[in-house]
Amino acid sequence: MLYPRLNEKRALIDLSGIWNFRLGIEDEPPEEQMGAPLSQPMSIAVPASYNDQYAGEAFRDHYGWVLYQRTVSLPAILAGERLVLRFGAVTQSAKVYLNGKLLTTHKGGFLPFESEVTDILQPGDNLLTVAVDNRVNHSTLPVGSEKGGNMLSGLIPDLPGVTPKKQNYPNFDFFNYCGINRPVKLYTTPKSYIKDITLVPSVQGENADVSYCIDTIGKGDISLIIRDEAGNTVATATGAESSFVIRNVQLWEPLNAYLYTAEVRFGDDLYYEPFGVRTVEVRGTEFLINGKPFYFKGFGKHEDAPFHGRGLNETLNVKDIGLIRWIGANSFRTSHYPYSEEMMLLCDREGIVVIDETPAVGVNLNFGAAAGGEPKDTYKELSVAEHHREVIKEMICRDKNRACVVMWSIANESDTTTFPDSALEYYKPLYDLAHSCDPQNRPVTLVGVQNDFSKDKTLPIMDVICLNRYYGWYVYGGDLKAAAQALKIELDYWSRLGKPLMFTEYGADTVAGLHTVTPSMFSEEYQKAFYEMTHAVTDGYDFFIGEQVWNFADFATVQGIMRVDGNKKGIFTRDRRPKLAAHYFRHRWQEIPDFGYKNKGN
Ligand code: GCB
Repeated sequence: MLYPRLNEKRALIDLSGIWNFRLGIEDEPPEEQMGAPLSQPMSIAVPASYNDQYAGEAFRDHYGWVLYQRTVSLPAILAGERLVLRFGAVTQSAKVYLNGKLLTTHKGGFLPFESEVTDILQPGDNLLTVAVDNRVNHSTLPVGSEKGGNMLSGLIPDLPGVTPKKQNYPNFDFFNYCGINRPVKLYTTPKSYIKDITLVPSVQGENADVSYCIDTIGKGDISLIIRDEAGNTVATATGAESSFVIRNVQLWEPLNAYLYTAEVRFGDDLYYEPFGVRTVEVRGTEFLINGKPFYFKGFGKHEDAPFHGRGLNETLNVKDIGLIRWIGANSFRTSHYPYSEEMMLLCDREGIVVIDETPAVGVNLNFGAAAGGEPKDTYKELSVAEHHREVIKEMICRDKNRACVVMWSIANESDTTTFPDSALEYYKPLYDLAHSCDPQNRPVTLVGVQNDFSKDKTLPIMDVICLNRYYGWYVYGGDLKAAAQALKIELDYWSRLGKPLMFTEYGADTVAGLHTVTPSMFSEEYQKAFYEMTHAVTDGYDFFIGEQVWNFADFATVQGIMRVDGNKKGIFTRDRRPKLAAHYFRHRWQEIPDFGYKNKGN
């Protein structure tokens, strides 16, 4: 799906701003009300999560539906154009009504959707109503617990005479920020238009051979002009499916991005698609970018900020990329959902390497409040398989041309060991699907939870073994010597597999400003000692190809006894101040090259 862009042939109207808003109830609002202006509406900013925009539990802990509304009028100069209404992301699911009629529905809170409205928008004002449901349960991704109790709180007791409030029970460790989280845009195309563009670069010596496919609707001739960053034409092509050569290609490199632009014309339509040329390959125990062994230095992140919640915050995105460079990192994972298209485009420009993750988090009924009693076969109890396929397809379709994306993560911390055969049966087809959807055939992974790894049949089939490990925190917390021993035992185990392995999470909750002479849990000194211990072990393994710390910054979670004002494993605080460990990492990572750190024979 193409990102909406303004150009000589396409108009673009951003519908961001203050919308009318009303908190709804658990049940879906009746369809016949969708054509009427909201009575006594509140003001709400779009894009942003609604939860933190007003005080009170009614907002923060809202459960069920809310309504967003505004009028949209079509400038007469756009008459005759094809019109499309596009949502960057509405969390968790949406029903969109135009002038009271259902236009479209979308399940899943982190990927874009759009609808043609050419014959539906009337001259003058049109009433746009978006009903948004924030409920998470056994059929959504991320997964919500259905028994009551979130993953941090334990089960809610069921006592006669007590009526616990109706709320979401996220089976995941981040606040369920909801609403119209990404921009809403109206854009035009000519009647015959470019629907999608796929670019697949490969490198032959000094040159790039780029095969492409232009998906169009209607009639017209297709032509491409490829320009370099200075605007010089470096290649041309014609036809819907072919290839072109860029001579003396300038490669997209980590932290040293170079982007070409494909100027695609079809009949009267035009689209400029930026793209980088780089190769990605897993060979033996190495992860190669442009043929060189890459070492991941970076973070698991969140889209999370005061006031905006999970809403698009481009200032914060720029700030975070700046801090990633400051600290000497080169990469992050979009834990635990696909991030905004704006962030992905920024990473393409800035040369930040990204592991792109689906919203499949919490696919595990044997931890947190979901756990207890007999072990459950997660894959028999949840009904997420079809939706999981959809989010893999939608994410890869959206991000397939992004040079920054070097690997797909199809899920975070699923249960792969309680019923190992069920897990394999569930994930093998999804692994194959991700490969078959990606024209660039990037590596595919599933991020593994701390578990009895010797039982796991699913992680070993992945292209890269990605582990979230908390030796020295949840396991052997406060005993870093034992933690180091346990970590070594596990890495010895995985080293026999002959695949590259990296940490996609490891970390310790740390209260900024809490200092102890003798490192103890929650202090800044302990966080640093935790990382020193881990690196003393991981640096000894050649097949260990990356360290992504949990987390870039402190972030909001649901309330629970394990969290004081959110998750505090950030290397930066929520307002982006460095903890002690930030300086430690800055020192360490500036010494570790992006390429060749674990070169064999060192
Ligand atoms: C994990 C999860 C992450 C949590 C983290 C923690 O394994 O993947 O979402 O926030 O642990 O801090 O417990």
